[in-house]
Amino acid sequence: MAIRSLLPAAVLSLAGSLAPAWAGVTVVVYVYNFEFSINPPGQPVHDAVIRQGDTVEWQWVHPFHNVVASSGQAEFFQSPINNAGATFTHTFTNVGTYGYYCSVHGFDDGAGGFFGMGGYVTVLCLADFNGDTTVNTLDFLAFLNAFTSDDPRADFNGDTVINTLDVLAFLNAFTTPCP
Ligand SMILES: [Ca+2]
Ligand SMILES: [Ca+2]
Ligand SMILES: [Cu+2]
Repeated sequence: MAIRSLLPAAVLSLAGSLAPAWAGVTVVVYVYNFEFSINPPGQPVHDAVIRQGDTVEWQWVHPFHNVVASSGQAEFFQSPINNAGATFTHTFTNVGTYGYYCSVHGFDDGAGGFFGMGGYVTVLCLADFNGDTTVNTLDFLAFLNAFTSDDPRADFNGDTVINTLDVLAFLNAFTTPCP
């Protein structure tokens, strides 16, 4: 009997230890011409949309640019003026949209945005699976849909395998309030 009453706690504890928090991925943003883009030169220019705990790695295709976060935001980052081939990283822990600019070819607008050469990083709550900036049952349904259709995005814990650990990881995120 004692074993039986202990089992649920043991199982829950095991599930918790097997479902680690999102380790984060690295998303590349290319720096070229007067653009910041997740696509390399010659393709459409798009800002990065990431999740809490992810890292943006800016890669300099062209020289004489830098990356400076616009003032007054929850995240701050600033790179040197770099040469081609350089990289700069920042890991985002706060949900929100963050403006940044190149201080050689743009400037801070003082309100989380910029003039001239700049871009945005949008950081979504971990459980905001459909990326609409709200966490609700639609995200749960979207995750289940991805899970049952073997969508790579269902690899929620980022270990390259889609299994029940991803369901546990998603549920952990879903039940954790998003800051
Ligand atoms: Ca959502
Ligand atoms: Ca996985
Ligand atoms: Cu620049």
